[in-house]
Amino acid sequence: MSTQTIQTQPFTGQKPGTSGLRKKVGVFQQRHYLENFVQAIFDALGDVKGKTLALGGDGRYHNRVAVQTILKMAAANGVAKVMVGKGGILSTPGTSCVIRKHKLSGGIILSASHNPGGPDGDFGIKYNIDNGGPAPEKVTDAIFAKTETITRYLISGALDYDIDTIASGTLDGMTVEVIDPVADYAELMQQLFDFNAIKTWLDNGHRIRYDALSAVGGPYAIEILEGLLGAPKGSVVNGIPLEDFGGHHPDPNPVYATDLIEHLDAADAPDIGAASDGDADRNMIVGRKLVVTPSDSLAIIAAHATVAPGYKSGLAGIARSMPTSQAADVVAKALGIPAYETPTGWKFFGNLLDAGKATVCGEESYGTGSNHIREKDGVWAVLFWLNILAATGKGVAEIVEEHWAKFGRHFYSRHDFEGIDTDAANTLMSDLRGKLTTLVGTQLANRTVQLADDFAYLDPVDGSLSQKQGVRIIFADGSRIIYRLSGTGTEGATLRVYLESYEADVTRHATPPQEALADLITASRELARIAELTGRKEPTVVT
Ligand code: VG1
Ligand code: CO
Repeated sequence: MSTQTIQTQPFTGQKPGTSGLRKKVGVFQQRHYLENFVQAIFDALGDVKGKTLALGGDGRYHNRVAVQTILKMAAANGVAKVMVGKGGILSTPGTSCVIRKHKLSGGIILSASHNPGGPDGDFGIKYNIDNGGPAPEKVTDAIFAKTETITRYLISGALDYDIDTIASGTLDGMTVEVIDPVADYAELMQQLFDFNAIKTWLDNGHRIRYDALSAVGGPYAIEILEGLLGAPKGSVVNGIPLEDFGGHHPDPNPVYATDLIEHLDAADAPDIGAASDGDADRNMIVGRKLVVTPSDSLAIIAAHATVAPGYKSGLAGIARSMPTSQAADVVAKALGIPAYETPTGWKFFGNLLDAGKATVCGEESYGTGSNHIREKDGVWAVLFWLNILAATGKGVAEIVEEHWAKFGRHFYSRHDFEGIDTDAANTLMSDLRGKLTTLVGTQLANRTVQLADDFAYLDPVDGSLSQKQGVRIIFADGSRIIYRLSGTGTEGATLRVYLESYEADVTRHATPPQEALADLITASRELARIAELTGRKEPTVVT
């Protein structure tokens, strides 16, 4: 054993946000920075001796260096075994799957997810617990507390381990198993979806274009879509994970995945377009000349769930994050099952899924998933849509329009004001909070305010309370304006404004969302004094 004890001092600001710790690569490259956080994870977990962990990341810049450091630290801390994805590659859903299938104690995922990568981009690290899901707040709080008092970390002096050969070996007494990152995940997908039906649909000439944005979804999509389902080669584009994502911003939305949108607008467009993010837990579904809003995608998947073999006996419940549109609630009501509303961040779904209260979950930020793992899952969502298309014989747009006709349309948009001054953002939020009590009963955007609060969530399973999760202005007609500050950004603050209104009248369903929401948009800016406080008249990103 060549365990070394290295003296260190705390870094400020190692507090995990919505999904792990995210900082600029340069911050992570500081001496001891990553090591401190990793040791804090091990210390917060108590005794890691004898445990088995999963380890991998989205392949972004610094991924390979970090994998080597963490392997050596795991060995020095007495971890019995680490299952690491070949090349240090494991998607977030892939890691969740490995943890659950092999009954591991947990896993470390290296990703800043939808944030840009490369030497000047972002890096990130998150810990998942034994159910395969993101560490809940009590664990992330404990990790943060350890980062504030850390004085030393343990690391093996061993040489770098070969992570590019699928094999088992040892590193300073710890077993290292280098695994195929895709195999366990692909096997699970075959249990959930009707691969024969999808294969026949593809054999009949239907086409998909899956843009992996040069991120970690590529190997999964290639193996499953082109390999197992027989989609023609080239159906998956940008399928090789690159350290800088080939310059792509790996966030699957119409603003960043423009090339995909252009292909789906073209005369010879494929039947369905899809994209996933850096760590492949997000997804975007695109039909011909139509982008499916993530909130609608959740509702549509829920409404059609029984077409997929893994969900043929129906759903126990549907959960959505608070800012996600209420489209899924309408489906839950029609199905006679409970609807749950949680704070933003997948970690809040874990208890509902573990307790069997919810089967499918979703977030407006292009995240959908189910109880098959404990993370949102990009490739899963695409396969679900393919299964729906194959089972119904309908097109994406037809399915969406029929859904609106049956349940009504929830017009929805998110306006992001990125990189604003942190103090200005905090003032804006505290001013809004100060106004809440006086708002109820007043008129805004020609509507009556019915409820104005700061969302608090009482977890029905473990009784934990999470407060200050976003300011909600809810109108008598069900429309909503929601404000919250991002917990994943790395520059200044990002204000997210979420806008939603309901329209039952089918003759008005074709209205462009920005037009349908225009009065709410204006009201949202005036109420929060966005231009005055942030100096920004317009958002930087509209989805
Ligand atoms: C954002 C999204 C949230 C999502 C989170 C992680 O968080 O709003 O819905 O769960 O990113 O997604 P925030 O705090 O910036 O609004 V991922 O795919 O970047 O891990
Ligand atoms: Co992600």
